[in-house]
Amino acid sequence: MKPLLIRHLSGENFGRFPVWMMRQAGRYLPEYQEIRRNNTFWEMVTRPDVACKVSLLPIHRLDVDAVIFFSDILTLPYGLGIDIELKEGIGPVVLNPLTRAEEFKQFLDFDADKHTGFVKEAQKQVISQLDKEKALIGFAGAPWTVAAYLIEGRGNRHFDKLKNWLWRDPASLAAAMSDLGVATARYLRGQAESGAHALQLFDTWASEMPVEFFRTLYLPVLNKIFDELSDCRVPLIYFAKGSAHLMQTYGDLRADVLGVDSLDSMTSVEQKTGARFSLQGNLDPYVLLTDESNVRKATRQLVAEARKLKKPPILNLGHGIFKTTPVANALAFVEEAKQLWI
Ligand code: 1CP
Repeated sequence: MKPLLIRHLSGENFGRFPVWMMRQAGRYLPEYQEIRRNNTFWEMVTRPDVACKVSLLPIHRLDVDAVIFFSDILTLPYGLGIDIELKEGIGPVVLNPLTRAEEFKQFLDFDADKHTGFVKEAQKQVISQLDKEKALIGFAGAPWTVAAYLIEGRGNRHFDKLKNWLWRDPASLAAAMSDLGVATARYLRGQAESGAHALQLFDTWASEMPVEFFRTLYLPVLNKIFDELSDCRVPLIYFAKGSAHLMQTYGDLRADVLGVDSLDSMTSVEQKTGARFSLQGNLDPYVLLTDESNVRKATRQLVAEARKLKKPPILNLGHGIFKTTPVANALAFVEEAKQLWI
């Protein structure tokens, strides 16, 4: 028997909507904080027993329908040997940012077993401990967003180096992303081999991408990744935050599921994309910072909207859960999302 989330996406589920939360394995959980006190972030990521344990925390606490594997979008470059430190209050910092397309050639040497074997090992451990009804979602950062960190050196939300490159020489930037895409496809394939039931690409900084760059140069990079993975026979999820301006060009995007952020609505995304994709979303994570009754009310509204969509969606947040979220509010979201039936 396949997990609920997978049956759901193949149209074999007539019960409740599956639910999980982006960043559900993170810092709002006291169990996470406790493990983190005794380990650096990269120790947690590279030790299979620890990564497995952290991935499973939300299953025990919240009984969500899927595990998002605990790792990071920068694990791939880290595994390849690029110096990346996690700095408190900033996030990942790339010590020697990349500046030229030639430097991205190193991604062509990426080998999932050799460079990120710890991910495969941890995922095998997750699968061996996971209830058969639950799905394991593997993931990677999408080339645009990972390149943004590698070029800027950090998620500084300013993007002057990235945009400078983009407007000077868009073709060479796309070539750099294409090399990164080759490694990304190998990395995700490795995760499917270890048992991941679905694969998600995170494109957090899609909000910064001009539509013409997306349409002419980036869409082929994304589609090459999706095409490379098509024989893995797992659903491919594309989450591009702030991407409403890009959706007019999604006609040819070969993902199966679109993650929807909280600024848009699933109804409008369905209209914009002609119901070609299953959707995943999109309660605003800020709602979880209010109170439990408000969380329940907002979740009921989300479910009411979900019932009207042509393809029943996966319920989720529109972006990652905040570290200050009360666990009780996260639990209220999951419970309410589950109690209501199609
Ligand atoms: O303990 C700590 O301080 C580490 C905090 C942390 C955690 C828990 C980081 C550093 N990464 C993660 C895990 C993580 N990151 C997961 C695993 C699943 C889970 O926790 O449930 C996933 C899927 C990510 C993905 C990720 N990392 C994204 C894309 C999704 C998103 O939220 O937009 C991004 C942009 C990152 C970069 C990153 N890594 C860590 C931080 C604090 C950040 C954000 C930095 C910034 O704002 O620029």
